Amino acid sequence: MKLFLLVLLALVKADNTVIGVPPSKQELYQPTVDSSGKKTWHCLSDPSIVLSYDQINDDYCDCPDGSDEPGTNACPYNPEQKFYCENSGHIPGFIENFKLNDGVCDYDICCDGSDEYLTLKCPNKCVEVHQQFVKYKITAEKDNERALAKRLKLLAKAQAEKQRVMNKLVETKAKLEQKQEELKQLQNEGTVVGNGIKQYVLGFIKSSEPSEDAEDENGRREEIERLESEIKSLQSDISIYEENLAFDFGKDDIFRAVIGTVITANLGEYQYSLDFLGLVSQDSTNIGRFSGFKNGHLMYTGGAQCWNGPRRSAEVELICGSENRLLSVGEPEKCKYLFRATSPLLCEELTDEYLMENFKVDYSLL
Ligand code: MAN
Repeated sequence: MKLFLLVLLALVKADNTVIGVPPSKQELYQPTVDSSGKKTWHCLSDPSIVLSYDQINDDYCDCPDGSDEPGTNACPYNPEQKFYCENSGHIPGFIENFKLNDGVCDYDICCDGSDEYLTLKCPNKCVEVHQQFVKYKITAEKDNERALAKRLKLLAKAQAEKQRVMNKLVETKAKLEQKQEELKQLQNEGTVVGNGIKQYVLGFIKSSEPSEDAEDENGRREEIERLESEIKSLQSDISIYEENLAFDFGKDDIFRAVIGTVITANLGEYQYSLDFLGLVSQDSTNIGRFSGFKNGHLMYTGGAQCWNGPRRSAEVELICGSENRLLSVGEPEKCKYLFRATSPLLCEELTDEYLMENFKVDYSLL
């Protein structure tokens, strides 16, 4: 088997094309030729490790990053290092090296069967796979367009909501200024009274009606108190609006559109309810309140204490879909819940990578 591998790889390398390496990286695999005609090459991650050119794909791992074995499974698994399948007529794929020559046709990734270049168990099925892919792509794009249209509506709603808060802030600030001015004036009148001038004048005028003077003063005091409390409440409103505007509602503020939106689902033995920016619960148990985003996930913390464990917390991974819907929940660690939910909120244009990742070949049709 090994001899066959060496022969095969030597054939592949006749034009210095290295098996398992995409065309964009072939230039990294060009040999250095010295004056005696000897071909050498160095590990990509460590140029101080110089190898004879034949050591590439010789089924022995020489480089710490595995770069000398792009076409074999000789090196330890490295997610950065995958085998390139050309898939002519379809979309190129990259497959984990441990799946090479394992006798399994991984047509989802390598429709050309090139991952089984030694077992030769997998004839090229790229024509059939591509037909399936085109069908899948049309449906996926239609679904995505529907979801994107919904996202646009949510975006408009989110922006309107932001504008509403911004307007409120401007309005409230203007009102505050006006009330502060009114208060200042009233207090100034009070200063005159304090200086005794007005008191004298009032006393003189009011000598026939002494109670009216006291009434005026009481009224003025009440008015000051009323204004002061109004100012306090306006200042508190302003802080709320400012906090709201500084809050992270996600990219384009899109999550403003789901303030107060709650979705529920019966999953396993419990009914779960998710208020996007509020509480998540499991039946009547609080499993966390929204505390922000982490790696694109929504995080909820500070839920009910878990017996002999931490306070409950949750994480929600949103997948693009035209409806807000809870799909699944798991408890990877005790009282730490991981939800998957669909929503139009984070939908984007589909990329070939996304389509390739999510496309499943129907092997029964091959
Ligand atoms: C309840 C639920 C479970 C959790 C246990 C912990 O049964 O909240 O999800 O694992 O409590 O005791």
